[in-house]
Amino acid sequence: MEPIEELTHAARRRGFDAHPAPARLPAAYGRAYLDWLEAGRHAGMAYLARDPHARIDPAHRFPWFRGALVLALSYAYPKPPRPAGGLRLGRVARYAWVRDYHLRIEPRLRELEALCARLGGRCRGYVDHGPVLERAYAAASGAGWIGRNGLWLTAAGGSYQHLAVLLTSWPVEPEEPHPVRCGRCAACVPACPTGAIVADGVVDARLCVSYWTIEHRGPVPPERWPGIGDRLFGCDDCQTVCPWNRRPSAPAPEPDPELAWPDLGTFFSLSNRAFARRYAGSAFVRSGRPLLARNALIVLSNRYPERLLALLPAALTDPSPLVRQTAAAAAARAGRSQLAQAALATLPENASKYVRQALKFFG
Ligand code: B12
Ligand code: SF4
Ligand code: SF4
Repeated sequence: MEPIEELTHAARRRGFDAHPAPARLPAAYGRAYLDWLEAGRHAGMAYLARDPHARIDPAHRFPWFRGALVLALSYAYPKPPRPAGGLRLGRVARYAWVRDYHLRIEPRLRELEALCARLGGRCRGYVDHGPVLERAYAAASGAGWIGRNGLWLTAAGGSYQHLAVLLTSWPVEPEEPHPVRCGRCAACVPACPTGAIVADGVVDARLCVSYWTIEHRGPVPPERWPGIGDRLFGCDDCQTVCPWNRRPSAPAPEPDPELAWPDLGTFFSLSNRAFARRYAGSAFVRSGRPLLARNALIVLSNRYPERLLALLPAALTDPSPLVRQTAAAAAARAGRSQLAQAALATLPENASKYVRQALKFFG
């Protein structure tokens, strides 16, 4: 058996769908990436603009790179029922209902890299954070296409699939390009709550709820609050409406109701360390308690103002300035501007500036 075939089988045994893709991406993908950066659509994710040419062509960094294996892992599991008790309000993106996918995928990539070495080649596996355009490689494999919502999807598996890419020193033979099967459907475009799908396959992160609720680490500008609605962590709206996501269902792992329906109260009652213990191994821990508390305040402010008022005293005295300044902004929005004014004394200068902006915006 050829080494690349052996690798493909090994990846499948580890639960992935494995699709070979060429090392050189079609030039249009590289241009699409540079245009996206040029337009500032990467928002505050400065790392994406660092050395974009190495990202477009990983052979810059890995001269031995000859062919890729795109690894897809489905996360189309059903939502578990809401547990009783607690303040279980706010939607969590599907991928976060189970153990963090980076923690699940990375050990498998290390095993595949070790197998490559035993087979006499070289490999480097990345999931999400590496300098690799994962969707572009997935599209170049010919196994699926990029939908209008920007997600890579297949006819059999829909778009609830994580991607990882194994760069290898062996040339591969990819399939023919897959036709784009969105057809006349454009359901994802109006389903996006914030108009973030600005062209076919192009998402402007500056407008995307997923960016503001997961990637953005500071306070969320007041003008972004309404679009977030009840989305606590990430957003799936452009996927839930997609007809290709109706059928697929992933078997394991079992989604954890405490992750799909977290008790917002825990974000305010637990210390950072206790939070990390309670949600150990989840995507929440990667973001940290203050970020989840920040998002919870925005969701409550948007949808459940009476519940917000009950949490405000704890939030306004939170050890994290991010939580205190968001709580002060939420107080301003709830018409409690005296509470917001009082909070100014507890905040550093830049955080006070944010609260004054919020007072003006919501006032
Ligand atoms: C930055 C990032 C984000 C940003 C920006 C999203 C975006 N659309 O670019 C934010 C924070 C908003 C985000 C959100 C989400 N993300 Co994200 N994200 C990434 C990351 C790290 C880089 C993506 C990137 O480079 N974007 C820049 C754009 C220009 O590139 P691109 O979208 O990959 O598009 C390429 C091709 O599709 C093609 N292309 C696109 N448009 C066009 C147009 C033309 C004309 C042509 C020719 C080509 C072309 O060329 C592009 C460049 O090569 C990747 C992991 C990785 N390393 O690739 C995960 C990744 C794309 N994200 C993923 C997921 C799951 C999500 C969310 C669903 C999470 C959630 N539930 O909240 C949302 C979905 C938002 C959406 N509709 O895209 C998955 C997608 C899996 C899949 N099946 O597609 C990835 C692959 C992570 C993973 N390993 O699983 N994400
Ligand atoms: S993830 Fe949400 S906000 Fe982002 S493009 Fe999709 S629907 Fe729009
Ligand atoms: S909702 Fe429709 S247009 Fe959007 S990705 Fe799915 S099939 Fe394509």
